[in-house]
Amino acid sequence: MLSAESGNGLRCTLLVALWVEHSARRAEGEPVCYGLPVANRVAEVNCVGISAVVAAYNEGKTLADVLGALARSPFIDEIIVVSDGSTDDTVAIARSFPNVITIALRENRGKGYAMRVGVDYASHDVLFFVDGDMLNVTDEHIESLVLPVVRGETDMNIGVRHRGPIRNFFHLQMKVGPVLSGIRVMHRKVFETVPARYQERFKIEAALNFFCSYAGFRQRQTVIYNLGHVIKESKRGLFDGLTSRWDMTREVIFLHFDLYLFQTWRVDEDELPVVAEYDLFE
Ligand SMILES: Nc1nc2c(ncn2[C@@H]2O[C@H](COP(=O)(O)OP(=O)(O)OP(=O)(O)O)[C@@H](O)[C@H]2O)c(=O)[nH]1
Ligand SMILES: [Mg+2]
Repeated sequence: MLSAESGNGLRCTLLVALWVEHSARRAEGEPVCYGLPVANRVAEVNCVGISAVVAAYNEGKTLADVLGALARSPFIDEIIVVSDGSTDDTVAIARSFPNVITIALRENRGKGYAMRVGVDYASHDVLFFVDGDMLNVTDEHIESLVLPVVRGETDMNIGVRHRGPIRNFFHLQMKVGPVLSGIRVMHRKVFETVPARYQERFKIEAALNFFCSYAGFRQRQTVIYNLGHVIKESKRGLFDGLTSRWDMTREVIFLHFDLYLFQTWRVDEDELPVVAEYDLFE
């Protein structure tokens, strides 16, 4: 039996341990359960309506995993997959999910354009973007990204994969790499801040980060734990993977010069290319 004194001591120690654990999780952005029943939070999100948009180019190996997670989630109301010219079974996999809207474009026009087409077809105001090559997307991930936007705490919430406290700190402070992450939630008005010519290929995420702030909207990052993804070098083989990684990196580096130094977006006005149904579908 514990004496009253040692019982109190134990309770205090437990409380302190819980508090330390809670603070550490909050500091790293891990979602903390505040004891609200999950049904309340689902109802809160369902009042708004969320469209998930998945740009997928030859993601046959992982797409079913992502779509399964989205389809099971009570937070997601609509799922749109946009493939443009995939040569594997990406489109067939998307079509095998009964409630998924599959858009199969004829020609490959890059990730940003695919996202843009998905947004055009999305019915809801809140957009949940996720890459088709992510593994182990859970409801907890979805909820931790969606709730701050739905609750009006931010206008765009970027999911940053957990890489350990030190790397997280540098990534989040330096705002490179992971803050260009493809898993993120935003209001439609944030997506629309990006001029048409930056809604292309791999420019889109860096452009979203830039124009979101430029337009006066708020953004934040949330660290996501236990989220996996398949890198290009595994998907395409070492040579092709490294080549496309270099293409992507070069595009993003040039984009940063444009956005922050040359600022061509200040002078050139361009129009959104027309997304015509007859032109797009396979
Ligand atoms: N529809 C479409 N989706 C694309 C295209 N390029 C990339 N994507 C998708 O965009 C997501 C991210 O592309 P990745 O090539 O994995 O780029 P990344 O995640 O920044 O790079 P990794 O570190 O290699 O994973 C994946 O779901 C791709 O399938 C494209 O041309 N069209
Ligand atoms: Mg990827």
